[in-house]
Amino acid sequence: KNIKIIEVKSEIGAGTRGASLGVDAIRIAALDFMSNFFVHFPTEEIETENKLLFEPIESPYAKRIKGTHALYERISKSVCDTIKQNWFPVVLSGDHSTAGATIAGLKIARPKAKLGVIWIDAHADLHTPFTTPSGNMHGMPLAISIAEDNEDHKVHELDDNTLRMWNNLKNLGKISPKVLPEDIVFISLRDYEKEEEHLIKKYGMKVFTTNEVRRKGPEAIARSVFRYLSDCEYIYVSFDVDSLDASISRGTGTPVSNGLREREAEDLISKFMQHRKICCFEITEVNPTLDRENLMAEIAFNILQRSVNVLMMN
Ligand code: DIR
Ligand code: MN
Ligand code: MN
Ligand code: MN
Repeated sequence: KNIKIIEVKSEIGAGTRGASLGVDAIRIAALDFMSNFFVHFPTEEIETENKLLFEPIESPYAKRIKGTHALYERISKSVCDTIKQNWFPVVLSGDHSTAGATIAGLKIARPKAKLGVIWIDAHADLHTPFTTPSGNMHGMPLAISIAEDNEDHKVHELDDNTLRMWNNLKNLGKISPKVLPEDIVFISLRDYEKEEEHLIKKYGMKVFTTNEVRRKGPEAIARSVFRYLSDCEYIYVSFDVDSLDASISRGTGTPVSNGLREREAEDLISKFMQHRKICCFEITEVNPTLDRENLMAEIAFNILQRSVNVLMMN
């Protein structure tokens, strides 16, 4: 596969500052390892909306949603063009909110093909502005992708502008939903709110816990995942580094215990990358301002490098 790197140095969807530095921290990790990895690939950098961090919040239940929408248009276009030009997009992003735009770009490139998603994350990212506990958009990209409002569990009332922007996000590219709930697989999910749990139960969404990954091993898990997604024609892998255990993930905004070990994540992701249906890989939520040394970015880089090596052999 021919790899193209798409960099999204945005952090407007996170509640903790610093994730926009994650992409550069991964590049620094490569330099510290004396690796010339980044020399080999064409790279596109997406223009951010980080200036909004200095302005007052307009939508408390969907913070900086206007900026998020602007990013969604840019990122989805870049991902879509990359796919159409037969490149394999590797997306390095700051906060996870923009993964909904990656998904949109994949779907817009191939509107008739059924898309599967492997979501490696401590969190479900299935909140909506009606249910969010934080207002942070990085808790919402999968709800956007399945075009979910979760109105039966509504907690907040939205103003007209927020509602309109939310609907625009769900309908980006005039395809809605981009992916079906049954075509999403969660890996190492362990920190979610009851509104998200309601959706997971309602749709019977597939979850592999940290313990299952540990017990069955990467090969067996990958086999189960691809069997479960067997009617999907192409598959996207989204790797939120907070899927890793809190003991090694200080350098992310929301670390959670009972997560994956570095080796477990690396082995599992490289197994995923061997599959012919994999069409895009994203690494997200590295925040070097929270870290001691640059550990999180170094782990992310190791996983990136091994994944890309596997992709290039396929
Ligand atoms: C929580 C935390 N569910 C929220 N979400 C995080 O604010 O919506 N996602 N950290 O990555
Ligand atoms: Mn996430
Ligand atoms: Mn997360
Ligand atoms: Mn199915």
